[in-house]
Amino acid sequence: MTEAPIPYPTQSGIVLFLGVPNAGKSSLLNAILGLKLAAVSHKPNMTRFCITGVHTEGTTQMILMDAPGMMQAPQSLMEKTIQAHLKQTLATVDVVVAVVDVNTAFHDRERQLYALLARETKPVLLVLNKIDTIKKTDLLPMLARYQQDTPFWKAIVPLSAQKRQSIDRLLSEIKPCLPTGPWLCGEDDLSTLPMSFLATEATREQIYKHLHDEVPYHLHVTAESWETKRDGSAIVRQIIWVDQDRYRRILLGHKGQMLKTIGEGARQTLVRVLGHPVHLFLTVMVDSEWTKQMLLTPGGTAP
Ligand SMILES: Nc1nc2c(ncn2[C@@H]2O[C@H](COP(=O)(O)OP(=O)(O)OP(=O)(O)O)[C@@H](O)[C@H]2O)c(=O)[nH]1
Ligand SMILES: [Mg+2]
Repeated sequence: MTEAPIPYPTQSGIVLFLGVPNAGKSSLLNAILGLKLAAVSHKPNMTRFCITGVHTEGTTQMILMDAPGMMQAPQSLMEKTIQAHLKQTLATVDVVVAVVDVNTAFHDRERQLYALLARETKPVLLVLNKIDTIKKTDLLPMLARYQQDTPFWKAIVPLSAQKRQSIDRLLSEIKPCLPTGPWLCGEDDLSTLPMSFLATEATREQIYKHLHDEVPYHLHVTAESWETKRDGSAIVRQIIWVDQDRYRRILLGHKGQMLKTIGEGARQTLVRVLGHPVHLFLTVMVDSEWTKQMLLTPGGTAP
């Protein structure tokens, strides 16, 4: 007589947040983690690489992947490479969470996303984000439309990433979709990415925040060094790469004031995430080939 196998005591899996630019994927990752790990901006295409966050609770561990926004028609080499990576990533995850802004839920771009996910064999959940921006009465007909037009969702969760509403409901819907098995990361891990890379995202977020539209698309931030002092503080050096000298001048600002403001904002984010003092030193360098360097070294090591 064979004994029934004892069920594995833990669950662990990879969850991908997929959606069009600006849907709130990075905000959702931060809301689940309860801290600001991924850079957020009102400008689309903030996220360029998949940012991971590790959420461990009870016997369950989720590796959450915040993906770059899906583009209908990627133009540049950088955009095409990012979108190709995204398709590869989709094939490797356990659960997909489509993140959709309720205000654009049935636009063409979103419909394209639903068509892609309709063919998916793994569990697919739908997050209707930014419910704080619409009336409750507008939500019900929307849910009915989804159930009729796209009946493949494992669950539909309306929430607000920014206001951190209904985040627990989403986690409880994801949990049963995860495979049983040993945890993929340590219990206290925050991310599968090095902190030196995540720190470059904090700098990029501040650049998006303080500068006008065209500049952020012409730059890349790399980690140069990270030194931990005996007193627990960190000395962090980063390089901001731009492809033309005029962008370097914009970044520096009058008497270097803009760079100081950007550095101070990023430093504050890092202090909140790390919980210890940080000294951040930023240098701006001009290199017209930085896009190629970035694509060769995703993750942000200095070219
Ligand atoms: N009102 C409201 N705004 C939100 C909510 N979630 C995100 N936002 C805002 O929407 C904008 C885009 O948020 P992100 O989290 O950067 O969006 P994303 O999907 O990661 O965007 P990309 O990285 O460009 O693909 C930011 O201005 C956020 O503050 C929400 O629940 N309510
Ligand atoms: Mg993002």
